[in-house]
Amino acid sequence: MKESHPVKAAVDKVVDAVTGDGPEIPGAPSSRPPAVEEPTEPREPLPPKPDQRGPEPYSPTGQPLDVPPSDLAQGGAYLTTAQGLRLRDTDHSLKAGPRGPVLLQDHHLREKIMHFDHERIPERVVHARGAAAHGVFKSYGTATTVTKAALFAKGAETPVFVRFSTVLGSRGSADTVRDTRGFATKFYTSEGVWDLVGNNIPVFFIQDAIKFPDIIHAAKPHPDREIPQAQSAHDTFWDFVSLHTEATHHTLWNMSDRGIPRSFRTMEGFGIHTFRLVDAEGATTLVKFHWKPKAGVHSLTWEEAQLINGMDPDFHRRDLADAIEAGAYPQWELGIQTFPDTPEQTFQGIDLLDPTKIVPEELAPVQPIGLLTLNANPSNFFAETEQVAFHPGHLVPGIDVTDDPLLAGRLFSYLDTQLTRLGGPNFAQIPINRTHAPVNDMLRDGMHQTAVHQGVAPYRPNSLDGGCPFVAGAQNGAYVEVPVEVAAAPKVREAPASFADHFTQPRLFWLSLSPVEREHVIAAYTFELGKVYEQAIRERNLRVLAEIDPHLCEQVAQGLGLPAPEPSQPLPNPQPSPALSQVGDTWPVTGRIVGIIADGDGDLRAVSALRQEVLDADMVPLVIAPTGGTLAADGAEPVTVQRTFATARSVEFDALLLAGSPAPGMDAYGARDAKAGTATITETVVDPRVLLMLSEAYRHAKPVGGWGDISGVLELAGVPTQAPGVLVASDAQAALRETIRLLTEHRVWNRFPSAPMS
Ligand code: HDE
Repeated sequence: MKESHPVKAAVDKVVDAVTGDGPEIPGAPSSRPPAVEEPTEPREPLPPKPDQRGPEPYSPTGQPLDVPPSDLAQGGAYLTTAQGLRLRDTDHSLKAGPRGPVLLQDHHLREKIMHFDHERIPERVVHARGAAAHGVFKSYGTATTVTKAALFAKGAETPVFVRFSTVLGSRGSADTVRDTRGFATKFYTSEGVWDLVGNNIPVFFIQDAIKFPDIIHAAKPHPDREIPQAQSAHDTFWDFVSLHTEATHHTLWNMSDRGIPRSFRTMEGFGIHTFRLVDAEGATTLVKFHWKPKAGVHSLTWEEAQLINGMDPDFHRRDLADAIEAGAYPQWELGIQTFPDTPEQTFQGIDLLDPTKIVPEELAPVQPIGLLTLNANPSNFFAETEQVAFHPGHLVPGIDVTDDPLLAGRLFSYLDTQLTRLGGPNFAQIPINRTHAPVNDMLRDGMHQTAVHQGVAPYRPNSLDGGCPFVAGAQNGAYVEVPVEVAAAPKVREAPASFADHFTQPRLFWLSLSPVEREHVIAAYTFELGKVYEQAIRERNLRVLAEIDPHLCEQVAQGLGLPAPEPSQPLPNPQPSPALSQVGDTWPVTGRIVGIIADGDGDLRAVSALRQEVLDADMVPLVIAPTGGTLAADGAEPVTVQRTFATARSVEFDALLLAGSPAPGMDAYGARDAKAGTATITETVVDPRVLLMLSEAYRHAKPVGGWGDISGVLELAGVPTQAPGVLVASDAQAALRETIRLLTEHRVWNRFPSAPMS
């Protein structure tokens, strides 16, 4: 980790960049600022930016390479062909005279265009849209009581690569859609690669892998028009989930705030399935894996999510990369819930093999076993984020699987997708996928083979290669499957009886949410079902909601203008699990973004001091002003502007503080910037874009306010000065203190009005 005030360092870079000669703001495209004139002096390629790195250099057979990572990148100052031949010109095809026909013999043209034509590979069939980062996992040693896996030894540090994703959208789709998020971690352990391929929601739509094509076909865009992109608000999704009611639990989580995370950094992660850990003596324990974000679990509001998809469709991807570049490294604790490995594989009546069920943390606490820190951005998206190949079957000694039928299908399936996407069976040799453990696999040849195997006997037993490779025993690190008893049973296509309960746990989740979170769920169902064309499908979904809760069902039915059906059976009364709510706790404010709205007429000394204090609190201050450049006032240090009224939108900020009452900017009229609305500059005293920002932030339950004489501005913005989380402080320091306190709770939750519960 970098030393103190990582965010301050990043923001200082912002200031330096805008004021002239310092380094770049997070997100600068290159490690060196470009000159205006085209460089002509030959030079070696620039290094990656300091926040970036590629995969550690390992050979295709898992042996450390004593070369700098740059040896895997392009080298030399001169343009060459793929064969290393230096070229004199890449701007013109070889022609018979300047106006003549292009010659077939132009090998450079042929190679350049041929390669370009093949730059794309198939996107992932699910989880196509993603962003990733390198990091390290440091073990606390607390899991050694249940697993012998070397990565869980006390103090062990394991390099990792983590890819976050949405499920439904294409590679270029927007980040803040309502969807499940993937949370896939590749641990490069000393015993081979372990992949924990999880999601940000602890349950899944289906109980059996054979239904995966069905749910995905239903959720993806309609096959005729290929709309809508990256969302579930359409007929085929709701058609399927209302007929296949084991999807109810996952669907309810998607309709909750979990479906629209604020950031990848503020998501939980779950392995979902129950796994089986094995200790050094061979004793086994059933476990569920949980990732707990140090920054807390936070979500967007639905309107924010929609606005962001337009304003910045790369919002989550940018947030992750900027945070790492700023040195504000995202962290999660890995934890396990442990259960005795009994023949029934149930815990307090909950079937541990059913991936539509959780075990409430109040029944089985999550025990922390290590800390994940993401500390480097990839240096090449395609080579790393796109080519990384996860597989739940990448296991290490001490971690085994259970008979969860969904997991079983995944163990079989993931290799297929790698074959199609990565062009053959040697995808494990792609640098980002290379293990950090020596490989002697007897697998040979195939497309894109990059190992140069030696010897003549890739078979066993052999004598010609001296008998090598030899099989290991458990004592020298072999993976030995747990010899679980398999009960005699008839061969059937059936689910166990316990899988038939589809509604108790959705009700448990619903009852565990706070009133405001329930309002969001009601709004999400009403929105999504409101987008469904067929009334029969809406009605059928209301029947499902009736099995969860009458209030939920009635409210959604009202919104749809339909009668609310009765449940088909008396509703169960599960014990709520407070751990499932995102509201009611406090969290660090590190990395939160505070917008400071100012103009040249405000108190710039106070603005400068406030900026500094925001930095000191490890948050990011962004000054928003009528135009770019700097704000200057007599005798005060100029204040650098990071956003203008034209470029800013409230959704970027976690809190807004107002320094004065900015007069309309020179572009504050609708024809130039529609956000300014219909007022003319002479009619209004405050820039209408400022009023829009304030009213939006207020509506999204963010801390808003400032100090001094700002009540008039707040009133103009429709922000009641007495409302919770609206600050009219005596000075900037007091305003900031209160802002920080409010931000620890993430939002001013009691600002959201809730309907009375029936
Ligand atoms: Fe996946 N899943 N999945 N999945 N999954 C893929 O693999 C599949 C499931 C998950 O960032 C694919 O490389 C089947 C559950 C994540 O690269 C594919 C079934 C969970 C990622 C595939 C499931 C997941 C994938 C597509 C039902 C949560 C992204 C591209 C049996 C525990 C990994 C690829 C990344 C990716 C198949 C169900 C999580 C097609 C058949 C349950 C996070 O192989």
